[in-house]
Amino acid sequence: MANGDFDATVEGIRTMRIRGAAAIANAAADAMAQAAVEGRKLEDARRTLLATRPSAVSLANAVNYVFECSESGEGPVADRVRRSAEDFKEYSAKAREGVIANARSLVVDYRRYLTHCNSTAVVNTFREAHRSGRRFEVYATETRPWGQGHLTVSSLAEAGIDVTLIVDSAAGYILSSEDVSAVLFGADTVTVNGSLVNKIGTSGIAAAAHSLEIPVYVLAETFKFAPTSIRPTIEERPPEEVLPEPIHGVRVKNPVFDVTPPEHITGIVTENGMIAPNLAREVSFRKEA
Ligand code: RUB
Repeated sequence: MANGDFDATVEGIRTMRIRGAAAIANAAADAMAQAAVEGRKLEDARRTLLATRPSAVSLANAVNYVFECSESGEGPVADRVRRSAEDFKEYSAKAREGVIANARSLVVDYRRYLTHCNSTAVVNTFREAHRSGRRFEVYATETRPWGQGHLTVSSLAEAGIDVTLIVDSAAGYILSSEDVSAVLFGADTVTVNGSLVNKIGTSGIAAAAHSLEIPVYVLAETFKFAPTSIRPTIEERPPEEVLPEPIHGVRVKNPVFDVTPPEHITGIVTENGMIAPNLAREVSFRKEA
């Protein structure tokens, strides 16, 4: 997978052609291998990649893992980097499967669930539960401004799941009026204190669910856990994503992630099982190079 062009992969991540925490981590691992093949300085490649989607520690963990592997071992550096990128991707695929296996039991017959944005872990958990015969409903938010919820509803509908699209601002009302049993979120980052960094709007939905005593579950492979940071960087994206035609005299602010406190999270499902958020520091990504 090391063939191809480093700049094209970086651009794909930056412009969100490749998006979602797991997908960008895998693409960034590949980009390191592409950089090595192209004879670029790996430290520069690492810095460039880290700046593409700064809120996702998954990407940083992947890039740092590959970088550290490149610093020692046998054979030409490009081979070592390619091997460690493949190694990371294999680990990440297994971790995803583990999360889905552990989260499946959260989805039971004749219940309603709500999700936000487009998380592969969440979508595949719903699909897996449906495949094993469970029948349930899902409410999915549109996810302004980029509209990732449209991807979610398409995937769920294609799998035959009963799915309803709502606007983001309807989430609180739906939680209180539609007898929703649980909220499932993906994660860009889980900080050491058990906070969740995920798509903008997540924290408001979690607060509403908490006040209604509706459980909130986060599905996060261990490579989405931040080793040290409790102060995540919140990515801001271009104003045109919100307002394609500028309005004279109007500024646009477009933060695309927010931080949900551990008090509003019932459990975090990893490939190693479900943990309470206050145990997040125990599961920081520690894949040995
Ligand atoms: C995507 C997003 C997803 C997480 C988890 O944001 O917030 O919930 O990345 O995704 P964006 P996954 O669209 O800005 O990348 O479970 O697929 O890793």
